Amino acid sequence: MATITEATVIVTSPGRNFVTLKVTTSDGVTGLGDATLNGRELAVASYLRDHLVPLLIGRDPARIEDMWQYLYKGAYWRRGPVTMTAIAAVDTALWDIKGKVAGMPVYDLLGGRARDGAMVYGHASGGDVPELLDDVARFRDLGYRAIRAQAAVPGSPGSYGVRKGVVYEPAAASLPDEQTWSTEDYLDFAPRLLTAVRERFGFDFHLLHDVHHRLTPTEAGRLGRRLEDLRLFWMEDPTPAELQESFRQIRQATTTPIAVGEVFNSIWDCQQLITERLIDYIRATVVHAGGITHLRRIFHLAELYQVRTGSHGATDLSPVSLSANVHLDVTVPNFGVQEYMGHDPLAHEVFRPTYELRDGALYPSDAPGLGVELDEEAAARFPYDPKYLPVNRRTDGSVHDW
Ligand code: KDG
Ligand code: MG
Repeated sequence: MATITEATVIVTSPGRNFVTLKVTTSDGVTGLGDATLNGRELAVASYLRDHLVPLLIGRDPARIEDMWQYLYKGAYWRRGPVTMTAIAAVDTALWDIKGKVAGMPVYDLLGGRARDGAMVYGHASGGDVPELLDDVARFRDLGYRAIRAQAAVPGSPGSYGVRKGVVYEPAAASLPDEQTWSTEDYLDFAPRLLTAVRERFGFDFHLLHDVHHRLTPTEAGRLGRRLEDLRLFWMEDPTPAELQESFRQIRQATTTPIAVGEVFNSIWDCQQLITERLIDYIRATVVHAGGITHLRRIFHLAELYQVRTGSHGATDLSPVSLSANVHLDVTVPNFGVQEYMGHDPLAHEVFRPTYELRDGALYPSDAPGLGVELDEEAAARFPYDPKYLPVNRRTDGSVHDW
């Protein structure tokens, strides 16, 4: 029996911060797992280095489910983004190893492909509506079949989702950027923005929009109703999701499909949302929801209730994590869409993924495991660079959801 002989945590910042776990076995096989938690990276790095790595040494890397249960139940303190991201990293690395040992891509270990590629949505954005429309045109020319549209809300500098560089990157500065939020301005602007997109480009592509947790259920229901004729693919994160039953009110108010889950870290965060069919898409990911093992469980539960998948895939999810998600995406019957923001080219000096973007879809390669290499020498050239996500303040100065 092979055993785990080494596990190292690699913190690197090629354009942005990433935390990666590398597990090595006595047969010399290595596996990678993403452990990046945006703005709280070192908490997960420490959880891994100080608490999980000592538990891994000498254990059988083939026993993935047992390892998951051991780390989850063995912690006593269950769930939470730090714990579940750390468990995810171990789980992902073990699937990578299992694939390499078997000589199979991870999707084959998961039962094989139900589709060749995973349709992705791209992120169109602009400082105003004309700029956003130009960006939507660009994504259409690139062959995207699903496009998310965000633009700066007039009067709210630093609006969510507006790209400044090559890719959208909200984490910045050594202290959180404090932004201004007006629900009234947003509710006035969002329908005008999305109507302009449909008026210019019609309906032959999927249109998505992210509310980013900022409305009350009443406001979200009203917005969803106003957007119905625009036939959105989804309205994302309409309200903070700690209170799962609040989605019932949105559901009753509108037929605009609802997506939620990028901040979820376990099946318990979405059990009621799924089993009461309060949402249409579950957006949990491999990296923050306990790895391939746990996300697969969430997706299978969702399948029973006709809820489809739409995993988070922002820049802070590393190519390791994105690859793991795409391997799972292509196997599940209830796949919906995969978010794909892409990465700063610097990230690819460290991470060498083998998935391919073609015709608006990501195709995993048939390389054994997850098909991603990490260049440790390159990683060492990009030291950790502390950054925070922004904080939102209402016009009266009080803190709002970001
Ligand atoms: O780290 C936070 C980002 O990943 C998040 O703000 C991006 O909402 C997001 C999305 O839908 O990609
Ligand atoms: Mg989002």
